[in-house]
Amino acid sequence: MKVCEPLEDTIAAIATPIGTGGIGVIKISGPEAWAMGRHLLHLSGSPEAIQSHHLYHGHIFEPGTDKTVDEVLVSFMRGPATYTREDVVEINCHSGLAVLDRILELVIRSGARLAEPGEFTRRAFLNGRIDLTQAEAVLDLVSSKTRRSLHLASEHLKGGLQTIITELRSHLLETLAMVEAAIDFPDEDLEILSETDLSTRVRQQVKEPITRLLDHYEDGRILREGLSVIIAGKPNVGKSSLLNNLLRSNRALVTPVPGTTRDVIEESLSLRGIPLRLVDTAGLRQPDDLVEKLGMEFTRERLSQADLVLFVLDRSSSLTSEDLKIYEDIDSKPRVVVLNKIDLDPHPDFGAIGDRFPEETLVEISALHGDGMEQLKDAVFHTILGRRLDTETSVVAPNLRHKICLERSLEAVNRALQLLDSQSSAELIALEVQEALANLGEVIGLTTTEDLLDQIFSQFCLGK
Ligand SMILES: Nc1nc2c(ncn2[C@@H]2O[C@H](COP(=O)(O)OP(=O)(O)OP(=O)(O)O)[C@@H](O)[C@H]2O)c(=O)[nH]1
Ligand SMILES: [Mg+2]
Repeated sequence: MKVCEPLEDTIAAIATPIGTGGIGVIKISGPEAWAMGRHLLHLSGSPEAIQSHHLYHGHIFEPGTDKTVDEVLVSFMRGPATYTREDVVEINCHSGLAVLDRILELVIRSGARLAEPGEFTRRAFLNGRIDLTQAEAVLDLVSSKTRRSLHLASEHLKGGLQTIITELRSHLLETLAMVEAAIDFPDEDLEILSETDLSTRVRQQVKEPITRLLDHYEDGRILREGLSVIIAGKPNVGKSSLLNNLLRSNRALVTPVPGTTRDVIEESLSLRGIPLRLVDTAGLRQPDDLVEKLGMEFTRERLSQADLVLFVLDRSSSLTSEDLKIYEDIDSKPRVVVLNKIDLDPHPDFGAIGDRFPEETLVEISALHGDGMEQLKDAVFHTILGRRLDTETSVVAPNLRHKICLERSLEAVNRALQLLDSQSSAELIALEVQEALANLGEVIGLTTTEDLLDQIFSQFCLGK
């Protein structure tokens, strides 16, 4: 691992969100953290020897005066039993911007350097307390918006992915040892490799688990980014009413005039713990004017990116060629057919609607009155999520960076297997196994570059 971080300096930052609140925390980490904390804090009561992992009450004063900056509680923690594995001091003060700023300034004046975003977590990684997948999980954890994405992040933080990768690596290391033995004893190399049935073992112990992990990438992507759900249909069928009902707010304009929505309206929503990006679109038909035409172009673009389409029909009026045209457009997408306005008398066209859409999940609702909304949520959940996310088991899911490393590793494993099966030279096999190992190592951060670390940690907020 390349370590060229200046770990010898002491860093500090405000660790809580900026704004008025109950308490604010300033975190200091590094060799001078205790000395700085001790210097700033005027302890209440008779000063005694500071003990690690204890909380002390006191005041911080303007230097050289008896003017109080704030009354504080300060925790002193000796490394390595800390977040960064370094000595850490946390100053709990009142959470006013001016107070936090002033205390941070005093800390900086006493010799600390302002921490970069994510630098505390970066130190935890560089000091070996967590691996790279856990560092990324910290980021996911603080940005989790739903119960499930939180669950995924905390599983990774516990080291779920790291454990799997470490196990895969140990199988590959065993394989490498055998291949190298074959190199050392060239006369018996083929025997060594075939006797141990190496190729079957690599398939079972390495190839299959990597493939399974990659299968879970999509689940992870949905949990992290949310699923894009587009409400589509011809004008006036009740798309915006449906959006408003799902959001429980009057987010989109609703009028009896066809062509009310012209822009794309996007809102986040948590459905049974799954984050959704819900998108209301302009109704699709022959456009009346340029604005409507542009709106429909947006709609088509968003439809092409959708993970799921809610295709809305107005059950109280005739089924038209416009409806059927949109249905053709979403042919390749997972979808739910929503029959809206069931509070009104059904139009005869909908008499045998099930026969017309035999393959589809049909849900009847009244977006205006809220009937059928629970059934609709069930249908959304099952149409795509139920099938893809087997709720509790797939909690270890790679992110995009992991996926790229895993794919490279799998390619090398496949090449190694081909060479093994065709009884090629052990040297060539060893090279491929090493390549597979290196790529797995990259997932957990055994091999990293400064650029990669910068890219990961720059996404963190200050003070994390
Ligand atoms: N009776 C009844 N009326 C509804 C229902 N849902 C929507 N409407 C009415 O249908 C009209 C159109 O609703 P919108 O939600 O604006 O329809 P839209 O599909 O977004 O229309 P555009 O934005 O023009 O494409 C409004 O007058 C709504 O009040 C329903 O379930 N029952
Ligand atoms: Mg609308």
